[in-house]
Amino acid sequence: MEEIKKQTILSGIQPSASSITLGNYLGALKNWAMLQDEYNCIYGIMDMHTITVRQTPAELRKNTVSLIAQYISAGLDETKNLIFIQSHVPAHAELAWILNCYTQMGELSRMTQFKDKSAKHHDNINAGLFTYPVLMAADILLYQADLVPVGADQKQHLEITRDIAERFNSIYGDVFTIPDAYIGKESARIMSLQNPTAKMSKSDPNPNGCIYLLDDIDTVVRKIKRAVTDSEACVRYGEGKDGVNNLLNIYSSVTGKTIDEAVAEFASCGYGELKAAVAEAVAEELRPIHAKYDDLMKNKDYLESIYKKGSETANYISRKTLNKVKKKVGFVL
Ligand code: ATP
Ligand code: LTN
Repeated sequence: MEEIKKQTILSGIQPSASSITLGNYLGALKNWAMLQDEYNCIYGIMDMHTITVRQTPAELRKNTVSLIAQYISAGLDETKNLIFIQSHVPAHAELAWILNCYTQMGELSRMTQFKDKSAKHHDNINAGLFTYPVLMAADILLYQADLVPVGADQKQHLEITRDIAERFNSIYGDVFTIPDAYIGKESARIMSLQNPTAKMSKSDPNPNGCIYLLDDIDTVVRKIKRAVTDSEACVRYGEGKDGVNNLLNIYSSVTGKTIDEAVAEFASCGYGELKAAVAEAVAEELRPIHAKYDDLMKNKDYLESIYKKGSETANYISRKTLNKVKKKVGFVL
């Protein structure tokens, strides 16, 4: 019997902080780990995207290697997933340049992330920030990805990727696979513990709102105990109860229980008990991750062997697409 070819999944996170957040973990990495048997999975450490915002070089280097260890300790089996560093694969920059010439200024200026980031970094509105989605399109199209698991914030970038790919294909024939967004079953959106109407984000200036994957357990417990709730003192899920909803979402994502089950479990509890239970559940989830992370970070040679091998394979795959593109546009090969 002919084997059915596995679909290809590609995604990535920027090494823009020393630790990813519980939001990145529950919204992205934990789901990625569940795909590794069913799909051909490729995950980049997107360091070229990171320099669209000014970085300290030594820290970027450290954060890049640490992010590989975070990927693996959060559940990505390095033998089943291709893990690579974006800047180790020159095809990304090369294809991004070519695709820049097939992308309109108008469509880039509609990107909400560009508008948000230029407002936040008004002293450094660089061209890379503007063409960020074109590099992201190159990341995806080079590997002929079928599916791209991303959160809601990245959907617009996936739409523009599809538009660029369709435009290119309509001129030159079937060069690129048109990728679809992959929205996991549990697409939890984790909010800031201090401002539960805003997304929990790596670059949140208030560290108390954000649980980092690598926060020590005492810090995690303290942050959850201080989480903003409301004055109703009743554990239920509903409108206007953003803080409590967020705690229930975290609990549900971590334990695998449904929201209804979680609400039933805490029906007769006060917020103190709810927070203690959420803190314990998160602590239990993070302990084995910390242990694995500490082990991996002790073995830098092993981490290096993973990203070297990963980048080699990524170079091989991406070259094939890039050569096809170069031929199509008329470059002498
Ligand atoms: P930054 O603060 O540097 O912009 P971020 O924390 O918002 O970063 P990204 O690196 O942009 O995170 O996102 C990595 C992945 O994690 C994406 O797929 C994104 O959708 C997902 N993600 C980020 N924050 C959350 C969140 N609070 N809840 C669920 N998923 C999230
Ligand atoms: N823009 C994404 C990171 C990213 C990415 C990608 C995600 C860069 N290239 C390709 C999926 C596919 C972010 O900020 N979350």
